[in-house]
Amino acid sequence: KFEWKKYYKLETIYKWLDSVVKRYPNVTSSISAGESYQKRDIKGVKISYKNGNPGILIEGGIHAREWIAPAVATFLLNSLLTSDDPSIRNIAENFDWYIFPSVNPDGYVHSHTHNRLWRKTRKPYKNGSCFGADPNRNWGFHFGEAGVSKNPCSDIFSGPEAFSEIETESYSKYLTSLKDKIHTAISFHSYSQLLLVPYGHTSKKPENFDDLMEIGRKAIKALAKRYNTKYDVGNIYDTIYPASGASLEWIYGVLEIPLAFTYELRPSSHSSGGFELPTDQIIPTALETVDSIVALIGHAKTLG
Ligand code: 0X9
Ligand code: ZN
Repeated sequence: KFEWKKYYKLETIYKWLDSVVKRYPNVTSSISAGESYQKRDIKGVKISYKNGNPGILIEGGIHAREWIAPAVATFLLNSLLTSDDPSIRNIAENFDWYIFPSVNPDGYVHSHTHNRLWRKTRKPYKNGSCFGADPNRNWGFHFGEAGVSKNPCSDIFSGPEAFSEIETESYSKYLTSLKDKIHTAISFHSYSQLLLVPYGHTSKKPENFDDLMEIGRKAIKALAKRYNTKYDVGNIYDTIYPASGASLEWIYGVLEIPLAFTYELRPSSHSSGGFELPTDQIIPTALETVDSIVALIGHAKTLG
């Protein structure tokens, strides 16, 4: 049984995604953003209740150790299909959803089998003495400019060049094929309890910054309602740290998807668990995040 009371292995998540598509054949389909270095599928599910809906991308697990991210992405997928809540039905049925819970599958498996705190991909560098690039530093928008390392042993290794990792290369191609279909992209990370908007390479504000902030503030207000969980909202560069080459910024800057949000989910700090968020917080985290997405999407409709 898949019930969000623990963190699941990749294989369990992927089997569950297949079972969802079998159970809801009229409104879901299996999608793929390519293959990983170790030949695992980058598997997703598309939800579409009717033709002509605008699309929303949900990305989870680009960082392997942030286990709450795939958990929240799958919980959201389940809510969109099974919830009776009218506000959830409304966003489920009036948008197409492209949901990829684990876009770094090799890293996620490695974080289960070898090293709980693994972050990157698993391609060998330096003759196999170090592994992986940071898939959230590897994209071709201001690649290598800020908050990256050129050392392959670093956790923030950008890779030798943009899209050096097969995961980001093939996933970016898939996203290019969605360019005119989506207007909102959301990525789940952990931890810090932040809702982040572009940019990460500069403190300069993008053109629709005020809209992004207004939507973001509504979203964190809705998130806080259920359990009083406190989030901050702001641009990446000033709110968390300078960082360039992230997926959502390429989606925003190159694909020109106007609404791009990155959640740094629970907990707030290292001392409350860091990447190892206790399992009894999976469902509360997911519920409050779905609340905030209802608000975010509802509001994005009026501005986007
Ligand atoms: O460093 C990162 O990639 C993210 N923080 S994390 O602790 N989850 O690693 C921040 C990413 C900022 N988001 C974007 N640049 N879109
Ligand atoms: Zn992350």
